[in-house]
Amino acid sequence: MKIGITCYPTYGGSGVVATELGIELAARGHEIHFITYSQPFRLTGREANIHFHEVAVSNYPLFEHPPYDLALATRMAEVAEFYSLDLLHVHYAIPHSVSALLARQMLASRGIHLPFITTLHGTDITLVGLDRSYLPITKFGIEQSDGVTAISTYLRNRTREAFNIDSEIEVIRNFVNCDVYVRKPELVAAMRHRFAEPNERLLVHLSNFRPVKRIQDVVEVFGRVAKAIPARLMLIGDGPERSVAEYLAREHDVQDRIHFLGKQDNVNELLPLADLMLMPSEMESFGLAALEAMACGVPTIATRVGGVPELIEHRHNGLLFEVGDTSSMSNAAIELLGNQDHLQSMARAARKTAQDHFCASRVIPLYEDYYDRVVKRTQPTQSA
Ligand code: GMT
Repeated sequence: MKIGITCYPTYGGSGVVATELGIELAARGHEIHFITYSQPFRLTGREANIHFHEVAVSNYPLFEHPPYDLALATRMAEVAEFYSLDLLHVHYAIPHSVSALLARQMLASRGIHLPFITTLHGTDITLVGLDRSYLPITKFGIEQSDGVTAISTYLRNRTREAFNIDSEIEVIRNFVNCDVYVRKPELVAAMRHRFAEPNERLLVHLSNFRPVKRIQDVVEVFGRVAKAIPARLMLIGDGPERSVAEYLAREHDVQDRIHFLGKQDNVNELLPLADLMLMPSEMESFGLAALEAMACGVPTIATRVGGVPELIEHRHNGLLFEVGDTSSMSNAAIELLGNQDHLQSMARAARKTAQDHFCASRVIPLYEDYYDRVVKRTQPTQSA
């Protein structure tokens, strides 16, 4: 198939999923066209079967806000026509589904058929889409899509309920490449000493440092853990809450025990170095960062929110707590990190969950099957 993909190409879960999806589809022989404002950060630009089309927004003194959505719609239509795309797949409803809708209409007026699928990732529904000013257009974009997928059952139900939408929403969960996200003992042996001494436990947090991630809880939990056992923390990512994390690290007197690594491209090499992941988010529609850690054999202490319980089973492959319950989280972390047998069996269970349910090899065929169904059911009828 020839598939156009649009997403937010910089750091963020939806962009990661969209890019990894494109890479996996290209490896399976599909022709992939990324239509985005910059090259998705996980692409090298050298992958076979992958093309990148930059959306340039021309500015004009009259525009206080350059019309990106229109530039995107125009580019979508151009690329779709030039490369005879079968389908557009947009990630994150706002504004991508509305741009795709415009592109579909522009092409239809010239007799060209271009169905589009919208994948909902979470904050497009739970935060942005529920802002009253965005709600009607988000609902319209979802309803007008030829197909809609959500990354968890939680998000599907939440979307239906919040937007009063009856139409079908297919649940296709986040996935991970289990061959890339895997613990390689030789790599761990070569790299771990850069971040922790052999007698120290290493914790990790990976996010875009937005308020919804509750970075303050990450630092607080780590502060308590570091007072009880020798430990260090890798903070991977960057965003508005990073300076809060730095301030709190000093408050808890653990600034020398935290590695502020910023944005990293090689998270698949860093995650396996850790013993435990912290994801105390206010909300996660799925929790891709936890899945990536689990595939690397790193269990997660997370919050019982959104779609997280669809990934983490309490006490089996990770631990779940109420939002803000940092005292229970730190006690559990201290106990788990002090019990090697328990930690190892949870690490094995985490890897097994990723392998059995969330590997790209299992999830990508679900997207392919969905694409086929959407293309078939939207095929214009040939008049005799
Ligand atoms: O978590 C974020 O703030 C980024 C956001 C995004 O859309 O880029 O992530 C959402 O999509 C991820 C990939 O599908 C999910 O794994 C995250 O759980 C989801 N984040 C939230 O729901 C807060």
